Amino acid sequence: MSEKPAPQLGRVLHGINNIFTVRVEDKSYLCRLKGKRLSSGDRRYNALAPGDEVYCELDATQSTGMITEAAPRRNAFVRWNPKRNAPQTIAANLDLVLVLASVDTPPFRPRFLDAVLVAAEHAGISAGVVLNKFDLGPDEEVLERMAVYASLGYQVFGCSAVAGKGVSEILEASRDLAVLLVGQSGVGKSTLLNALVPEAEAKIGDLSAKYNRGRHTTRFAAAFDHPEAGLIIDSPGVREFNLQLFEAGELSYAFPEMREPATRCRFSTCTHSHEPGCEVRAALDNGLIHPDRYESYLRLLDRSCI
Ligand SMILES: Nc1nc2c(ncn2[C@@H]2O[C@H](COP(=O)(O)OP(=O)(O)OP(=O)(O)O)[C@@H](O)[C@H]2O)c(=O)[nH]1
Ligand SMILES: [Mg+2]
Ligand SMILES: [Zn+2]
Repeated sequence: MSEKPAPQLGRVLHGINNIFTVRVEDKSYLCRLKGKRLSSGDRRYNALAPGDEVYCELDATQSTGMITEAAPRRNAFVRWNPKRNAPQTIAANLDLVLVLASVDTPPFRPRFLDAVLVAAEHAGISAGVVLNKFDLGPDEEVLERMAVYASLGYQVFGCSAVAGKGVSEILEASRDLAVLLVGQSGVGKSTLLNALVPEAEAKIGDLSAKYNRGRHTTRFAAAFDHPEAGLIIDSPGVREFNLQLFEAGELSYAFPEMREPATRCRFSTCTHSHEPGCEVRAALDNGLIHPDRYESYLRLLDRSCI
């Protein structure tokens, strides 16, 4: 009897109906799970996400394979899926999460951005903000918000994905990294993906004239690799970005500007909302924390904390 070849390590690009496209070296294979449940070191809700590393038994002649095991994740970017009432891993093993917003159509929504940044901080993944549709002319208020993000240490980009302007800076910052694009429907994630990786040929949606927002064109998260850009992962737009349940302390820790003052509050259980002797609110009063970021914190505290 001939010996079975040893399973090879590959990377999940995407999966639909439990069929996964896995990249092993420079070839793609259509793979399914061997057995009903996948063995992995950590317990997880959805079996695999783009960016996951897996071991596969491959059939090179047919470009197919069986996934025998999932490798441990370095990190995972997770949102709360309100429809399924469960956490959902959008992508794994990331180096950078880029949250996209548009100057207009759909209108700029800082709450969405802040929720995504909190999720990235919580997962321990670097994050950046991309303001797309620059051709529509950003107003002062939006530019001020971008300056706040930059002052907090987030990478900030302005681009027009349709015109290809500002895209080379994003490509440069993505070099050799695994990068996830997140944002509301219609902000231009797939358009940006196509500008970064022309081979991706991702479908681009219309904007609804009535609601001034996107039409949920991208249906599932998918990774595309590019010799220069590393791995770029496009994801479906969601109307609201919901967080997993957090403890209040974890939430303020995910706001870099609150981290240090929060250690000086009078009460160790301070939620920085109403308590006396709160140093976070003192920092807010002294102009060290932007009021709009504090507003995002309060909304998330109300919605996502136990
Ligand atoms: N004016 C302008 N329009 C843009 C730009 N980038 C994308 N668009 C348009 O915005 C619309 C939505 O673009 P998509 O790339 O499909 O948006 P998406 O974020 O992938 O949306 P979902 O897949 O639904 O989440 C399309 O009509 C694009 O042509 C830009 O830089 N400027
Ligand atoms: Mg899309
Ligand atoms: Zn406090």
